[in-house]
Amino acid sequence: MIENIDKIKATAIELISKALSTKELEEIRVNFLGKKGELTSVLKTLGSLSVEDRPKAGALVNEAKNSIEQILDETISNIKNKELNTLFLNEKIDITLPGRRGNKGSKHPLRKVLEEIEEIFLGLGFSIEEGPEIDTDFNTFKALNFQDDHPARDSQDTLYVNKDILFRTHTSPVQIRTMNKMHPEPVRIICPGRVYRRDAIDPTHSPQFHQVEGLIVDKDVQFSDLIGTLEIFAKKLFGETKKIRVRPSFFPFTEPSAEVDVTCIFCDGKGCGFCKHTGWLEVLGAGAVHPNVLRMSGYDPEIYTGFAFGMGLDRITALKYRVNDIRYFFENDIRFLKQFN
Ligand code: 2NL
Repeated sequence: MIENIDKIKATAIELISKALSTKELEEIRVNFLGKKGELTSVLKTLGSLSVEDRPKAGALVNEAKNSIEQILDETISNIKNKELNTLFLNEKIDITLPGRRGNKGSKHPLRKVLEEIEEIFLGLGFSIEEGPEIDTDFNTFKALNFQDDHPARDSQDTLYVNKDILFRTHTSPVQIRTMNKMHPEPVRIICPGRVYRRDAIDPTHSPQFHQVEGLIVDKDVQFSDLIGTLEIFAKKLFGETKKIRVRPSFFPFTEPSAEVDVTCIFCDGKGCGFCKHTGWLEVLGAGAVHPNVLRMSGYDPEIYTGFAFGMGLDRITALKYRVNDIRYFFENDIRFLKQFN
């Protein structure tokens, strides 16, 4: 029997040393120390021994039981530690690593310059008005004093939906709508937006481009207010050292009309190939609103005076960022767009 106890103990210790998981070790505990386990069965046979042998064998079984239990507990706690460590190692997060970066978009250059223009005019007391890109012949041409046979109304130049409905060729119809809504109250607005012309695409033309127009209608405003406003605008947009120059021109909707130039941004007025050695670049058209236009939109030209101006946003943006081809603005090539962060 004594030999048997030693053998059971040795087997148990060997199995424990080979076990790889806490689950296996719990099975070993049941098989050796459980109610129907091997040592328990030996304990049950103690009665068959002689009275002298019984205490010795009992002590041996207890000793084997205790040491198996102790080794089991130690091994279980070691394996539990190992299991936890692998778990921690696999789940380790290095919070010092940089995060994954998303692709950040950037503002389109036309949007950037438009926002700059809007900020300047908001600062001068203007508000911003927008309107539909498709409008009536009346709002686009008739109310702006275009004669019926004006060449701009030709279907060679303007995209018509039908006889009376067309793609706007300038944002002036928004100003007409605002005057019709506001009269006889004063107006001080800028109207940015997309406009359309039947043009072939080349470095300076596109069938779809952008305009920003401005309109002031009030009592006691004069041409010098317009020039002062445009001078402040040009200096804020192109730089404080810049000057403007005003030349006579003609538009059906203004009288008198003017072309407004700004000091050449390439040679600072000295004269270069870009400004054709004049020192000036044309950036705006402007004028006093024609009395017919005021009258048709509900303002008495004897009481109210109007001043208006218009500029091509694509051309202004091309100048500001020295882009030599406006087609870049419409191609949405990431390599171009990401330069305007
Ligand atoms: C240009 C010239 C201009 C206007 C636009 C306007 C609008 C109304 C009445 C009178 Cl409702 N005028 N707009 C006036 C003068 C010039 O634009 O070269 N644009 C790119």
